[in-house]
Amino acid sequence: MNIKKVYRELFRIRRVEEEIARIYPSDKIKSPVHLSIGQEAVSVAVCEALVPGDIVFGTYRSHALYLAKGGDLRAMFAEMYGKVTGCARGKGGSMHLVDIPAGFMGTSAVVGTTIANAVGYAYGLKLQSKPHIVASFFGDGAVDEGAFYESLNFAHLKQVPLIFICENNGYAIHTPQSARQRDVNLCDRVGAYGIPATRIESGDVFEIHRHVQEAADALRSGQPGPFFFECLTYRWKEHVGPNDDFDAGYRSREEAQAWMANDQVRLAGEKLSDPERMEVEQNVEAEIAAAIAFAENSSFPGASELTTDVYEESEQDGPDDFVWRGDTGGHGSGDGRGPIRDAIWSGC
Ligand SMILES: Cc1ncc(C[n+]2csc(CCOP(=O)(O)OP(=O)(O)O)c2C)c(N)n1
Ligand SMILES: [Mg+2]
Repeated sequence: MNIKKVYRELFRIRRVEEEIARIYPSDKIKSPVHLSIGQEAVSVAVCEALVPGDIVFGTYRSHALYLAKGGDLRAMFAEMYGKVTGCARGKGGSMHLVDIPAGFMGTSAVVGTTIANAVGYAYGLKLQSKPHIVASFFGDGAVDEGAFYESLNFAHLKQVPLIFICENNGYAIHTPQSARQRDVNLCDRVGAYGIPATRIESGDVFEIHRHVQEAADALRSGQPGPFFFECLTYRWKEHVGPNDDFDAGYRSREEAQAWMANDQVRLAGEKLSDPERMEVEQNVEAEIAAAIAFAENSSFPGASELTTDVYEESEQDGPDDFVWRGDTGGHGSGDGRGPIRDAIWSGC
């Protein structure tokens, strides 16, 4: 990996999230925010092993993944501001980032759901003999969901070109892994499905990258998937919101200190000369300032957008002719349904 590029990616994500935390009390950001500060290395390491055309699926805590995969920064800030220029036209917020051209598929607030989506996508790629691979990101809390195990089974059955990435930050909201699982050894469990499973404890961006690159190369050379990696990491901020929560009673600052001493952003920066580092930082700061200005200067969606992109499109969308699609019955055009339902019916 190119150290300057890695530092740029890590520093950029860190600074974007610090800016989100700074702006948040102003209430300009119209969305809950689940910050990844402290967890940046996993997304950067994995995305450095991906190529354009590869796909990632993430969770509501996906600012880092969105940026590492090449998601549009201006559209991300605008989305959080609820502006029409946002990546989901201001209707999704931080938990529903999306950038299809970048290969960053829509994220979800519902724990575990995008794992199955990722497996389905990877199966589709395989059926179509596409050369690309999928990375499915989720937290240690998602491992408590049935969807995770169904997905493991199906992914192994169909040998899909997919890499599971469990970002294990030790907590599901305030509940530690040991209070949720008698046996916290995830790799043993995943290994029982016959899936190669590796636990990476260091949090080191280069070590994570090495492992994932090997798996990505194997998949690209036609070896059967999937692969599973458990990457230990640590969330520095509260579960949701911009604040510290070391006085909330469920974890201590001492616990965090080892991870903070292992801060991958700082450590990567120390590998560069001062002028190199400053050049990276100045460029990133300018880009972030421009993205925030873009969000601030963009408009909110108009009233006519209230009913668009919500269920299905209608040729007559707008507040006065809103039709609750589920109540209309029948099929065909001319009754406010719109092209998607018409296409489904004609397909039937
Ligand atoms: C199906 C489902 N169950 C419960 C919740 C409530 N919930 C929101 S976040 C969360 C914790 C998930 O923890 P983890 O997967 O480890 O991700 P992290 O927040 O640590 O990144 C829970 C249980 C939810 N959103 N969806
Ligand atoms: Mg967690």
